[in-house]
Amino acid sequence: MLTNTSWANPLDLVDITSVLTPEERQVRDSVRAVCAKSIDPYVAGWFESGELPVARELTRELGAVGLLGMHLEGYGCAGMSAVDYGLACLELEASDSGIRSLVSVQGSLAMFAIWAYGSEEQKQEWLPRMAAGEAIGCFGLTEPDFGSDPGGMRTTARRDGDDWVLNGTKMWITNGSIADVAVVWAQTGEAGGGIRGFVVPTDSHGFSAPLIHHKLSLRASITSELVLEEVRLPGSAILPGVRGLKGPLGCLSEARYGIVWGAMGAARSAFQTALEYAGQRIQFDRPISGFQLTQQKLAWMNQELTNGTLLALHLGRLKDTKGLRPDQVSVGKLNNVSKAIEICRVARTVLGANGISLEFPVIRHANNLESVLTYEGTVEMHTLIVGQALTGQAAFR
Ligand code: TGC
Ligand code: FAD
Repeated sequence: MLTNTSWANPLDLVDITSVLTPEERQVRDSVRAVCAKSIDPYVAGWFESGELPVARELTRELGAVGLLGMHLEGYGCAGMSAVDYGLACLELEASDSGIRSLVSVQGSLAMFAIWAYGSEEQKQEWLPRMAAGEAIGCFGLTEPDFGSDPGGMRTTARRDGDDWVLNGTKMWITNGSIADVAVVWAQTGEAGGGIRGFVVPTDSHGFSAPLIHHKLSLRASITSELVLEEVRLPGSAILPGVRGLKGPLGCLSEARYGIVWGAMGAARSAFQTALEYAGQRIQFDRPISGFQLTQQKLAWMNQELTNGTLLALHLGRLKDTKGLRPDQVSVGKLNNVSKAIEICRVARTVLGANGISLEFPVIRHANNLESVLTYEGTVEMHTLIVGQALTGQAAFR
């Protein structure tokens, strides 16, 4: 049976909403409402000034509505599904990738590391406050000389009596300068998995987190160096539940999954802006949406947005039932971030000169996605992860 197309929703032509449960729609709509009230009116200004002046208040607000560590169980976390979490990431990133980053790093990286690998004492100490947005976390894996290849990290943790003493530098760390706690990965030299995670209160003596300036991407996000100079921690600061690189990489799988969805949020915002603009912009005596070349752009954007959202939903359903392998997450991150940035670039052309203005969200999303394309594994790393899954051969080295 064919139905009347006059009811078509241009932002959801194939009616993906119809396969969401009422609860999932409620999550989506309530996150959308928070974004509309507390982020959308201000985010272009934050991006322009390169600051997130309300980081603490916003984190508390996002915590109060259950968005921080929302897919984790217990310790004050909301215990929602992977699809719920994905829908939240999509809505947050439709506002700005930097705000989704704040939530990803808090919930999927810092909180997840403590939740999955921490001692009961660490969980009790940090997770309820982090879920409420009272404490902010960051995740230090990347170093100045080791980004794609974190296994080579130079940050060290040495035993001194019962204590651990950390030395090293982490680079490009989201939330670093405002964090209350840093999950820091360091080489211990121990046999059988020398890389270990440490829960580092940021008021520890010898810890500092200078802000990184001059970014032209993810400007509504705090990005920092972490400097650790003889940071002395009690023996209980180590994450007891994991050894080796699979510890941080396990956290990355969680955050990458959120990005699979989030990227489609930035793309949706760009597409929606282009669609509305094309309907109103008159050239040659008619709306530019009436020209075939514009329609080709709109149809292509819609097609990739639809494909990417369905891929995210499929991976979400799989995560909620069977679980996901890392290469499946890579398929999603690789496709959706690459397509999202292309969608933003095409949308920008539809806006003509207005496409380069912060009055519209499109160039902001495109610039942000340059970071998203690189962090949580570059395009090249995810291509190689997929290549390894297809061929059985690792081509990283
Ligand atoms: P490799 O030998 O392949 O693996 C070492 C061990 O880890 C296991 N493993 C994973 N476990 C869980 N999840 C994953 N995604 C995993 N990938 C691998 C693996 O099975 C092995 O376990 P075991 O038991 O045998 O020891 O390690 P490799 O050194 O060859 O590296 C592989 C490679 C290149 C894929 C990995 O290093 C990589 O993913 N590099 C990219 C680094 C990266 O993504 N950094 C992100 C930093 S955090 C960030 O960007 C935050 S952005 C802010 C925001 O999210 O908003
Ligand atoms: P490199 O690893 O030096 O790569 C440079 C280029 O070489 C890339 O194109 C890469 O794909 C390519 N390349 C490298 N190796 C190969 C290979 N074997 N084959 C083919 N090509 C290769 N990190 C954290 O730990 N925590 C955070 O919170 C965090 N937040 C971030 C926020 C922002 C805004 C940004 C931009 C980055 C953030 N990062 C964070 C760091 C991010 O994860 C790294 O930038 C990323 O992993 C890439 O590392 P790199 O920049 O050192 O690039």
